[in-house]
Amino acid sequence: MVGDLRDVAAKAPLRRYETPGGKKMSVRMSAAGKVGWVTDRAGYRYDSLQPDGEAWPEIPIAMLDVWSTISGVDRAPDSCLVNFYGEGSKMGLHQDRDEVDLDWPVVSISLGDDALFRIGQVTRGGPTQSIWLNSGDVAVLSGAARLAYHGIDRIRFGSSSLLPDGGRINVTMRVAG
Ligand code: MD3
Ligand code: FE
Repeated sequence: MVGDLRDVAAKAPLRRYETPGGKKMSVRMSAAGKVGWVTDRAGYRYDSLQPDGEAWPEIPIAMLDVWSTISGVDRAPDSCLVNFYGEGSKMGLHQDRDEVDLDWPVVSISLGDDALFRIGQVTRGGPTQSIWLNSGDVAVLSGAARLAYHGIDRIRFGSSSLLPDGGRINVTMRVAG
């Protein structure tokens, strides 16, 4: 899978996006599939083109196989987001709601360094629970969890030897619309 993701990153470079509020995200992001997730001053969205005007590469078969095995739904994802966390990267609590139909599950694969994942409620500000995600962990976010607030508080940089230079990759597959 790491080799597949290097191929994806060769065609769709990992980029540090700017949020609509003008803050550079610490996570570097790429994507594969019909559409990819992007953000800039104009807003968060799925786009059929990369910021440089190129199409996104295809979703690697190994990722699609995980989706087919575990998602519980009988259609393919149309987007595969690739998030890279270097030393000090984190992702604030947010909901995933840029997809057109929010009933489809999201499947996540963690690779590389351990990450402290936090998940709360469907509304902002409620109680949260934290769990360490380790390399090889796969999660299906469906049902009530699909719209729960979630984020990554920190990674344990260098905890895994999977990526020679350290860091964490999270792959999420989605039906974006
Ligand atoms: C819970 N990624 O890409 S993966 C994201 O580790 C994102 O990079 C985190 O949040 C990461 O949007 C968390 C687990 C995950 C993914 C999607 C979810 C949890 C989710 C969607 C809804 C609820
Ligand atoms: Fe998310």
